[in-house]
Amino acid sequence: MVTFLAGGTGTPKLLDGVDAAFDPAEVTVVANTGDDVELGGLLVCPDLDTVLFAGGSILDRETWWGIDGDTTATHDELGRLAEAADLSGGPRYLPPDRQTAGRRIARWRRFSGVAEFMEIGDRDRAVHVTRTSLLDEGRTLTEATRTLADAFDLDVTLLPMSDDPVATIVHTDEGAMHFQEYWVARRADPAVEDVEFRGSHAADPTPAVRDALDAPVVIGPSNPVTSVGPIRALPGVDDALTETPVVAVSPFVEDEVFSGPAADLMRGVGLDPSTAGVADAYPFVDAFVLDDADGTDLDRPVVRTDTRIDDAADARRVVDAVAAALAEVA
Ligand code: FO1
Ligand code: CA
Repeated sequence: MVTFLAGGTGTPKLLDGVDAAFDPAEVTVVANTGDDVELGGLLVCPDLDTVLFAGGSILDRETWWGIDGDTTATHDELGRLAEAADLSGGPRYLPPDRQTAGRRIARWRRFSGVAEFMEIGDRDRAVHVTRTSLLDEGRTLTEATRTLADAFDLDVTLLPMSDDPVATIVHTDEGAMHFQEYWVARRADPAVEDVEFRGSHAADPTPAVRDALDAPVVIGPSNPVTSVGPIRALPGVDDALTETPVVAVSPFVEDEVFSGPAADLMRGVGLDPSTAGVADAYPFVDAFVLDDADGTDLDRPVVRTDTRIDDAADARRVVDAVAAALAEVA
């Protein structure tokens, strides 16, 4: 058994090659849910869905979110109606006292569906409607995710990190905002001052996640702050990672990041935006996979390969390096 911690695009890209060294039936993927938002009453779980759609071979691989070839008729009409209501122009948080359903609502991640600020495709929306309805019927997010994973024929086991709500809040020079507001609506423009995982102390990793963390763990080249940080913020997770063998793939080549907002976010929380900073952030990691061109001197075993992942062949090469690193420490 092996467990991958996933968020953003880095680990999903790595998972494209997982069968190079692992039997998918023995692979568990624990996905970050700190990015989740409730948009117009629908629970959107971007990091679960990237793994879901990649595993179902329908992911839009230009953007690494949403469904390939999806239409946006509903989203476009929502935009038109927002203008009619004079309500276009950015994310609108819902007032805390308005509950839309009986499920446990986290008010710091609730956005109005008027002026929907994330582009939700039509088929993508069907996933959010289904997930939300299953939660409203009393199922857990873990159960709803299993149903969706079956519907998309996933060959790995996909778990949300928690059934409880956690929200990644980015504190910036323009105030505190949800990660999706910072990333999608503001295009990572405000200066990051701190990052908070709101709700994490009252949240628990699920029993399935606790079990999965007994196996060796792989942290792909995901953003250490907003992709892996929320998972680590759950009670007991860092202790579990200390107890089990862990291999991490650096999302940097020295101080060059492959993609996304990792550098700004790491700087914002006081970490050096580099492979060295990732190693500092991950004291429980037993071995690292670094790029051939990354000469960072680390105090732990290192396996080097070309870590750029543009296609499945690249992913398989990096997965082979991960397996070699695990063999050294497991
Ligand atoms: N990212 C964007 O940059 N713009 C969008 O409009 C957008 C919509 C969206 C809808 C569903 C979904 O699951 C993800 C979506 N993303 C969008 C990606 C998302 O903001 C982030 O990249 C992830 O949260 C990072 O893991
Ligand atoms: Ca360890």
